[in-house]
Amino acid sequence: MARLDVTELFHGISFPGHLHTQDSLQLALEFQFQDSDILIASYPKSGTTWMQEIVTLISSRGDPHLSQTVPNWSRAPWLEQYYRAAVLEASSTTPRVITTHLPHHLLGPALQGSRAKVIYVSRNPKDVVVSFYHFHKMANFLPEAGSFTEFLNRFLEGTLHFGCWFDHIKGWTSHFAKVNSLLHITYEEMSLDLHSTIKKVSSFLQCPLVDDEVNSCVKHCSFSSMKDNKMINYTLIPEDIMDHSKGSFMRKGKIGDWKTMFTEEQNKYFENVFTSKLQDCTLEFVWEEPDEE
Ligand code: PPS
Repeated sequence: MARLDVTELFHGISFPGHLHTQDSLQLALEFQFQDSDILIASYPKSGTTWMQEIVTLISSRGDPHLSQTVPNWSRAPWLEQYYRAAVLEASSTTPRVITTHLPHHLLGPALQGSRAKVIYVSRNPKDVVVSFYHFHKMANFLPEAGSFTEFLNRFLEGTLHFGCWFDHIKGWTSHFAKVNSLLHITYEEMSLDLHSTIKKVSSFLQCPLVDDEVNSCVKHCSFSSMKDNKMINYTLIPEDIMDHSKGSFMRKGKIGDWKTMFTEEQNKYFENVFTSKLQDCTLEFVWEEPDEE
């Protein structure tokens, strides 16, 4: 499937026609979750791949074999992408690990009544928009990025592919209290204390690890290990789909990279929109490495 120039509009949200069809999106909403499923939910560029890796390594008790031999989209397929059914059917692994970028208002009904374990991964939105901007330049299945100012406006309006970041985080986090098995992990938490985050995730997954196993997970999901792992760094994807000469998927892996892109004016505009859209939100965000504050 190429369909690089196709956009699928589904419930008012644009999705790349590459890997997404109306059918595959609709089937996601009708998905029958099993209680043993692990669902990783995120807005793009929030640390999805990192969490896929953490979950794989925890399930393998720190043994990197699976993560070094099977691509992340096969061991944790995206629910809404067209190949998902075939991947899950071909796999006998339990628990099933499934990934989604869908917002809660679309997927919530399918999850209702299920005891699937949901890990919601979020990242400070200034770093999300910068990472997404660079990704648009290399991913030929996404629209032209345009200038950073234009891109930022589209992000703040909620008109980029995969929808509105504000709706995404509000939707998933405001349902935490109502959904039993939901764990919220931030990119910044992973970045600042990977060891503790892995322990937290392993305990949530009821897969406690001994110290050596945790240390092995930490080692294999560090930025440098993942950058060199072909099963995660997307270098297996052909150039016409992802142009690796225009950037790398594992780009910088830092907190606060937005500072290299945002002008003062853009930052002010961002802060205004952010404050008005997240008025009642109690979430706290880490915007920079602590020693830079
Ligand atoms: S996607 O396309 O939605 O699946 O992208 P996603 O995986 O959510 O986000 C990609 C960004 O996560 C960074 N990343 C990491 N940072 C630090 N350490 C590790 N191990 C790691 N793994 C992935 C990746 O570099 C992208 O961020 P940027 O800021 O672009 O570098």
